[in-house]
Amino acid sequence: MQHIRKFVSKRKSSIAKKPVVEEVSEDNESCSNDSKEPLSPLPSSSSDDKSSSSEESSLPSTTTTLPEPFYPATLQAFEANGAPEACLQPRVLPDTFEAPAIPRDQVSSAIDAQDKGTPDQWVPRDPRMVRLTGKHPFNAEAKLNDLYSQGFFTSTNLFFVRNHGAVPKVDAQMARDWKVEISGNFVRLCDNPVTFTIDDFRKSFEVVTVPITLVCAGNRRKEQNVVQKSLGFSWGAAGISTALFTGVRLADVLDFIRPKRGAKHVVFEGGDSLPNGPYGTSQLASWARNPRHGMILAWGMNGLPLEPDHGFPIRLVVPGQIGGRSVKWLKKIELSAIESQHHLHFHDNKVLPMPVGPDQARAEKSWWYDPRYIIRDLNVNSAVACPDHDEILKGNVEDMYTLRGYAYGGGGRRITRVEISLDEGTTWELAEIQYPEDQFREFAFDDAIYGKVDLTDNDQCFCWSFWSFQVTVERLGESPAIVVRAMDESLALQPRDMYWNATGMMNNWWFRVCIHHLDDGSMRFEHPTMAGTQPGGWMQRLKDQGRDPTKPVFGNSASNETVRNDDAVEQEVVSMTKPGVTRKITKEELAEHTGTDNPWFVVKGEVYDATEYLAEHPGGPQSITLVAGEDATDDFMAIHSADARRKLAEFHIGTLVGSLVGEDQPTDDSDKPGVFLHPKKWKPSPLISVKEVSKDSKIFRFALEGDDQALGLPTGQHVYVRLKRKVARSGKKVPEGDLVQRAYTPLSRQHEKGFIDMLVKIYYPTPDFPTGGKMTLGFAELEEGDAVELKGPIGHFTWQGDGKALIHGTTTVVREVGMVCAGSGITPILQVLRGIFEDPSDTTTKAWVLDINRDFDDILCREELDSLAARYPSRLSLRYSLTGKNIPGDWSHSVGRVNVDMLATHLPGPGKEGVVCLCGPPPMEQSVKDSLTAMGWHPTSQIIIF
Ligand SMILES: Nc1nc2c(c(=O)[nH]1)N[C@H]1C(S)=C(S)[C@@H](COP(=O)(O)O)O[C@H]1N2
Ligand SMILES: [Mo]
Repeated sequence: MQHIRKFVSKRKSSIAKKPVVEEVSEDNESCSNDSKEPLSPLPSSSSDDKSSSSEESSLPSTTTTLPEPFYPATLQAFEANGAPEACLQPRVLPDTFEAPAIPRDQVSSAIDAQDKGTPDQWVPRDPRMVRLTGKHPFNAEAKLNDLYSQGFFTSTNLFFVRNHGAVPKVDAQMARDWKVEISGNFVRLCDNPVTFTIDDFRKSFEVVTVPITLVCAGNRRKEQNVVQKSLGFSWGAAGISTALFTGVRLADVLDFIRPKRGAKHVVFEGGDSLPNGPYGTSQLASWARNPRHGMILAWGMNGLPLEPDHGFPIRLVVPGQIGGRSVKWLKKIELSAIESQHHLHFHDNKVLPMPVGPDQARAEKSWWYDPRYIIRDLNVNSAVACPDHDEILKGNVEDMYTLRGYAYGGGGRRITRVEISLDEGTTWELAEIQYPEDQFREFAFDDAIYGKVDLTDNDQCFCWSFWSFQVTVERLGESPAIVVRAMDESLALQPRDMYWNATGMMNNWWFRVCIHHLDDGSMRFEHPTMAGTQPGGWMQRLKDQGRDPTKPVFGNSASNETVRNDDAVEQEVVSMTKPGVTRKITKEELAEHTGTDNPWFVVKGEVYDATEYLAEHPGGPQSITLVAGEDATDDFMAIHSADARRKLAEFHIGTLVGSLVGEDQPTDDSDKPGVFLHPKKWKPSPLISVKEVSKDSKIFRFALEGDDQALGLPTGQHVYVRLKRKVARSGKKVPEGDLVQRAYTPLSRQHEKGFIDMLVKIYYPTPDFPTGGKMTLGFAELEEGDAVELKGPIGHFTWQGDGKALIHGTTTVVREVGMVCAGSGITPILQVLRGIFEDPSDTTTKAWVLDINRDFDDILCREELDSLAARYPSRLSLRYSLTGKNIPGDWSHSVGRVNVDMLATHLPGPGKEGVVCLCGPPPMEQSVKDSLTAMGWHPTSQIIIF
């Protein structure tokens, strides 16, 4: 066969030949581009070249065999146990062929430690791959930036892998003998069934090489999983890769076996053994037989034999369709009247209708057999690669930054535009698009290894394209987020909203990167998610903040409508009753359960028995016993999440007959004269003054009932504070908004009378947190004379003095107190410190304080802490750590977030007469608690979370 054509170079060869990877991979921060010159992962295509290059001279005109032994390079290298380089060089494309370069060093030669002990422990793999399903089976993607900086072709070792089970182990001899059985099934749907080895394929049909992008249908599924866990594992945006595949056309092979009427489907089966039978799927015969659909039976990938993970020795490659159709380790091709009956043909690679949730899909099998829900062609999609997640950009406002990423369509459809929005989708601008695949349309040749490389008559787009968009640092500095969407030639456009579905497939809503504007003028970029179990991403962050990650709003102008109003939503959907509970409970019965041993309480007319839950209650048992026998609706609704509301249903025992509302709350004999706090009654306390202590922290002073009245709060305990948020009514702000409630530890001292001081850090609205702190903003809205309501005390820890503490109701000897806190978490800590050091009868108790803050100026109550430490150098160890960027020059304390080292160095070791008290953001409290437990502290009796 002569398939050599004349070709005309349209490019300067010096540019095109520069290996793609080298251009960017030496620069670790391939995404940060200080230079104004766009830094492309692609050879720049310069257009106006006059020189037409020489005619093709002496290329081999016939296809020969792959180098001997025909065996994946990784395995050769691995078994030879010698210098792998010799066999790692893929066959290079002819010099005159100016195509995107194939990355070098594209195979791994070592076993990754993680594979030890698994059935795949013989498969060399790149340790940079992010594993998405634990150790085994191997499902993995590269880091998005590693993938993108590879350029158009992905090295095989960073090419994503989707294995449903163990990799079939095939050696060189088995590969030579590997047979693919091609037939019509039992009703004889073809006239010429054959069984072919790879060599037979090579000799019988024209060998072709084509660039193809494979994408798993689950690409970007992590975003769906954050919203609600789907049935699949968490792909990031790197479940996509591109290679040059070498093999024979499926259409040629099918013609050869002479299909008969009635052969409607072509079924493919792999050689892997899986619990529910081999991997298999099918194509419509009309598609499979049409060369336009470009399906090939491939044994070569990027100029080398397939790697074991990618289907060695032979696989089907279906361009433009979801990766799941490209059956690896191909054993059988069968014409059939019906579609594949393989388990995974039905139970994988479907997009079920949105209303069918994962549980329903699992329970009702019929959904999986409905042929309408199969997925074939990929849908239009795109993602941002530069900036990378957590990339920091610092620059002059006039500097240019180039945003970059990929876009792809399915079914051979071209991406016709990529649009960028810097204002969350209000306005859009056009990005540049490069189609490296098009470089293949300008040349044709025959090669000994690649066979025919000829896309000159081909107009299908089976590969990803790359978009870029230049923007000034100034504009990024004013933008809340980078949003990208692509359109394909059928005018399919990526949607704004996620189409959540039970399998979590084909996720293609706009790809959004949040921009954080840091205090020092730099920016930090935040992608939606990180692949697998890696933490990070704005979706989880929004979710943790109680916001709806499917309706992200990053800008300041965030209107409240877009923020999920938890109360409104949850009260409708969360049932707080238990099915089947019909008991009627009278007020008299309820009144018998006001004690601490089996407390009942009422929420929205329903009665709950908290007895079994007291010890588990995250807010401590006292906050429940305080409301025993009462209507706790306000308290409960004000502070509990949807999860807690759901949990409440477990303790539902009946419905109250009549109502408690409007009745006097039972008068309590514990009403102590001269003491303000009442454990069961909310009492108003008006604001007297506000004092600023730092840029966002203030001390609020509220009046008690008389100048001589004490608050009545044991050391280490807290006060419930509740207030009504203000809303605007005809120009005036009135307290008619939400009722919010939190526990606070006052700053005022035990002996101070007539007032209570509370130190509050105000969480003002920010782009990341557009609602701001619900409670703390309520404080900020208060004007002199406005009252909050107080109730208490509450808490499960009391410092009794002289080396004794009451912990969960038991008096315990405590000689060593470790304390870890952050920000305004210092307030309960400070109370305990005062309890220890202002008690003249205590001369031996020791304390260790580890106080974490962002900047030096954020350290609250620093003077008092420093002076205590100076007075009691042998009994008090005081250590600060700063997590911000502005560390004072003479700083002698720690830097960074709390870590195990800090805990080991600056706290006492676990001992019989020791406790550690924690007060800070819940994630910090949890991680410190975990570390301390690992260090030997008893999690319930020795670790106190305030
Ligand atoms: N025999 C077999 N073929 C298979 C699979 C498999 O588990 N077994 N996984 C499929 C899926 S879901 C995808 S996305 C692609 C992934 O191909 P890759 O691992 O070479 O990237 O292979 C497909 N072919
Ligand atoms: Mo897949």
